[in-house]
Amino acid sequence: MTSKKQRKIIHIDADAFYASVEIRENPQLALQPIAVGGEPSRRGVIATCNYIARKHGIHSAMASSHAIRLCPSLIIVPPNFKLYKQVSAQIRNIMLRYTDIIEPLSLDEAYLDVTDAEHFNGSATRIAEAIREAVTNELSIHVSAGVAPNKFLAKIASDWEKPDGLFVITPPQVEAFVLKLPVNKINGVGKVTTQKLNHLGVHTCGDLQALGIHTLSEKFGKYGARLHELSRGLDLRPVQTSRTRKSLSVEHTFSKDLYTELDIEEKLPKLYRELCDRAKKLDPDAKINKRFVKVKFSDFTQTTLEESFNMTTDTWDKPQEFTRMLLQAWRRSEKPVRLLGLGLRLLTPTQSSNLMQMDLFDT
Ligand code: TTP
Repeated sequence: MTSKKQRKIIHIDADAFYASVEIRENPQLALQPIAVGGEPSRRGVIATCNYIARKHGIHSAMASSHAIRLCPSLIIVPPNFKLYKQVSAQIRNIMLRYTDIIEPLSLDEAYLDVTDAEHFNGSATRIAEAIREAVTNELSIHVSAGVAPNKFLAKIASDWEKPDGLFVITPPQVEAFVLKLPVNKINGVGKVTTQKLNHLGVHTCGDLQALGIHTLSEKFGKYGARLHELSRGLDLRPVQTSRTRKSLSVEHTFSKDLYTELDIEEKLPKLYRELCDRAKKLDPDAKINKRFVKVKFSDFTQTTLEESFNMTTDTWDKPQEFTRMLLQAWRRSEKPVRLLGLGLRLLTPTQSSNLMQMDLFDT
């Protein structure tokens, strides 16, 4: 693919995924408020809920006990991850009918690059419709889809007409679309950044564009330049399959800054679990050779730390190593922390085959 070619990206996201699968298994639940999650009496939390339950104010990550108070008739079903994984694989098989350039983001969400797909005369919109139709007909759940020239816009588009929706942003529509797009729709712009931007009189991507790259870089460091790009609807990130992937990472922006080593250590288990979940989806022959961490401070400066490990004698999955690295990175300036990230670097297929050849010579 030449870099000048206009790309066609689809973002697929299942609607109320776990809950929809449970309703499929037990259709009597369809007209009732239902959630998937842990028991209220055991300090459980809600993983997700159907749209009827959402009308009562229930949402993911809420304590189940609170959810029951909001909606006493709520039915809470325990999760069945094995089943969700099966359905996820079935969705993937449907997507594979159109392209193998697929980047899964979680069990129910993926980007597809259909720039060179030949189906339907190359119409990304019709491919997205066909995927949606096949998922509904064959798996009895719904997915929403977004079609756009890049990942940033495709993800926003899939959310635009949710549930059971399709929204397309064609290249000529990008300019007008982003002008009115609220800044909090930008992935990574959470409550704190939105407030900070609102104080600067910025509410839409159009306002962000007007602010200009210099002011943005002054206020947000490197992230300022990224914000400027996104505000114009530009995003060059490729859809990364596990074959082309060079790294994998997870990060969390916190609603309250972290101030102490203990605060940071407490955030590690959840991040680490997410990293493990993402790593499980890699190709079985993917070779991980480095760990890295990222710390972003409240003034938007950031620092990263990366370390190789000996792949023949060691493995990447040591939470204590990530903790040590995070603290080491934090100690470089000891300022309040707004974001922590953990990541892994992978050897590309060529690098790993070179490595295998070196192994042969060594023996
Ligand atoms: P999402 O795609 O965030 O949400 P969803 O599919 O339930 O609903 P929708 O996209 O229509 O708004 O998450 C996908 C699945 O991941 C979700 O069904 C349950 C799980 N999940 C959790 O377990 N905990 C969470 O905090 C979130 C956000 C999701």
